[in-house]
Formats: sequence, structure tokens, C-alpha cells
Amino acid sequence: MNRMLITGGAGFIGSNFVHHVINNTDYHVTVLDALTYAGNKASIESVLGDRAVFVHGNIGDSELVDRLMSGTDVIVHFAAESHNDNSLNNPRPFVDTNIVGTFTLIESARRHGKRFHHISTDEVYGDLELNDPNRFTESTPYNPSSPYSSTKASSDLLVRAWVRSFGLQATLSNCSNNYGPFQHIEKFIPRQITNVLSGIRPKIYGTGNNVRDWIHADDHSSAVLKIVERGEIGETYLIGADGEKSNLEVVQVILDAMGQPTDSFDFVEDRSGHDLRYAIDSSKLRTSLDWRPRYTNFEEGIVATITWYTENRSWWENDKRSVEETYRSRGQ
Ligand code: NAD
Ligand code: TDX
Repeated sequence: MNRMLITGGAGFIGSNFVHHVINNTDYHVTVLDALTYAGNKASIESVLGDRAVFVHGNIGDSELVDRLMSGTDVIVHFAAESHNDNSLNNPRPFVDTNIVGTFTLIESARRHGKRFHHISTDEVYGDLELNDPNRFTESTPYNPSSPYSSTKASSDLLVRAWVRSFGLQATLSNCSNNYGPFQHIEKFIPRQITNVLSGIRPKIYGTGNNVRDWIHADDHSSAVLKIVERGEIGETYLIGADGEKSNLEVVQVILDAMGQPTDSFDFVEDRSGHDLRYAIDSSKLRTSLDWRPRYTNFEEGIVATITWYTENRSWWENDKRSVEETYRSRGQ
């Protein structure tokens, strides 16, 4: 069992996972990615070769998926439309990729009898009050808020039903907010870092009191690899690194690390339906699979991420103007 098909491997978390797998295992990897606006082959170019090949294609293409499925042992499924703001403006691609695309993959995986791991998000659980002492666990009821999170919740339920009804050999994981290298600059942390690098003030939605639970993408990768290799079929594992921070705190950490006054940001139009707080209890993963995060110092992780965006301007610079124009047109 050493051939792995990674969908969405040219995206943010997928590309970090491809690097992690090539550097830490002996798997042979096939990346399947449609190279949407969010995919960038340059993110994995340095590892393509004998042990990693790239296939440009859509997870909704059942003929292509069937062909790749027969030549793999395990599928790790990252491909998705991933940005909440985009899902509010144009939900259709979210339904097509996140729901129908996942359906196409699990139908093929069950026909071929292949091991499947489904990547999902803590957003399927909705949000928490700021003062709620509880955090999300594997038994928290689903209550998604946005078109994005509802399509991710739908895909989770499809995978669970395929396990129960058809015996699909699948595991699932729901992770909190990731940060690190190769993240598209539409997302919160890289948007603010590249704003400062471009002479633009960081932009905070609403009050800035919304809380996200941050984890470094490489810790997400190590957790997924553990679940793929040792997880129990049919089980869901929550992945998180106890990294709760308000958006205001995050922007202040970035400004401070980049030598700017910590009040040099703008408050902008809030997101419609904006989830207030996410927080993950990852006890099950830590206890049953003995997983621990390596990046436990958020400030250090942010400094390393700032360094990456500073040293890799060519990776993001061409997109900056159009991303900011889109945000400006929405008052954000
Ligand atoms: P991303 O948008 O950076 O990357 C998505 C990748 O999927 C891109 O390379 C894109 O080209 C590809 N893709 C999109 N539609 C496709 C299709 N129809 N066929 C083939 N490839 C397609 O997303 P990300 O932030 O890396 O998220 C990856 C996964 O992790 C998603 O399933 C997301 O729901 C989940 N997740 C993300 C976070 C986060 O903080 N970013 C947290 C928890 C879970
Ligand atoms: O400019 C901004 N200003 C701002 O205040 C942007 C882009 C965002 N925000 C806020 C909105 C959120 O409260 O920052 C927080 C994080 O925003 P995003 O980066 O858009 O992430 P989020 O909506 O929390 O979703 C992310 O984590 C869960 C990923 O994009 C999802 O794919 C994942 O499932």
C-alpha cells in the first residue's frame, strides 16, 4: 500500500501535504488538481519527479477518476472550493466540486474497493459564543452557516453514508483554520501580510472580535498522515492545536512582527452570516493516535510565514491587484 492519490494537491493544504508525504514517507504520489484560481502547480514543482506526478483534471470527471483510482491504494481528498466569501457571491462551484465532486470520488473508490480519507472543516459545526466553555467534538451536531460550510457538511454526510451503506473504507477529519506557506492571498492571514508588504493597511471585518482556532498546515499534514495509516475505518477525527485568537489579535501579531504600529489597520464591511467563534477539542486524535502539534508558538509560526511571503513575492504578486479590487468592490 504505497501509492497515494492526492486531490487538490496544488492548493494550500494539499501542497503542504504533498511536501510532507514526499519528505517523511516512501509513498508514490499522484496529484489530481483542476488548477482553479486557487491552485498553483509552482507550489509542488520542486517535488515533482520519480515519486510525485501531476495530473491536470477535475474530480467530477468520472472517467479520469476511475482511471486514476485503479492505479492507487489510498485517496486523500483535499480538493474543494474553500473560500467563504466566494461562496456568498457565487455558490454554484461549491455545490459542483464539494458535493458532486466528492460523490464522484467515493462512487469510484467503492467500485474499486480503495481506502479513502476525506478532508473537512470545523465549520460544519456552526459557531460558538465567545464565552462558551465547550469546544467542538466529534459528537457536536452539524449546523453549518455558509454556502461553503453547508457543502462541506453535505460531503461529510455522503462519505459517512457510503461507509455505512456500501462498506466504503473511509475515515474523515475536520480541522480548524490553517496558516503557513502557499496559502492563497484571498485568505485572512496572507491577505494581511501581503497588504503590509504592498503598502496597504490590513482590513478587519466587523468588530474583529471573531475568534478562529489556528493550526500550522504542517501539523494538519502530520495528523492526516496518522489517520490515513492508523485511523479506524468509519471514524471521524477533529484536528486542532489549541490556537484560539481573535482576528484583532492576529492582525496585531502580524503588524508587530512586521515593524508596524499595531493600530495601523482598517475596520471594513462585515461578512454576511459571519461565524463568531470556532474551537476544537482534539482529545480523541491525541489519545487514540498519539498525535501532537509541533508548531505551538503562534508568533513564531507567523514570523516564519511572513518570511515565506517576503521571500516568495513572485508566487503571489500577480494576483494581488485583482484580489484587492474584488474586496474593494464589496467594501472589504
Ligand atoms: P485551496 O482553495 O487552497 O485549494 C483547493 C485546491 O483544489 C486547489 O488547488 C484547486 O485547484 C483544487 N480544486 C478545486 N476544485 C477542483 C476540482 N473540481 N477538481 C480538482 N481540483 C479542484 O483550499 P485549502 O485551503 O487548501 O483547503 C483544502 C481542503 O481542506 C478543503 O477540503 C477545505 O475544505 C479543507 N480545510 C481547509 C481549512 C483552511 O483553513 N484552509 C481548514 C479546514 C479544512
Ligand atoms: O480580510 C479579511 N479580514 C477579516 O477580518 C479576511 C479575508 C477575513 N477576515 C476574517 C473572517 C474570519 O473571521 O478573518 C477570519 C478568517 O477568514 P478566512 O481566512 O476567510 O477563513 P474562514 O472563513 O475562517 O475559513 C477558513 O477556515 C476554515 C478556510 O478558508 C476554510 O476553507 C476552512 O474550512
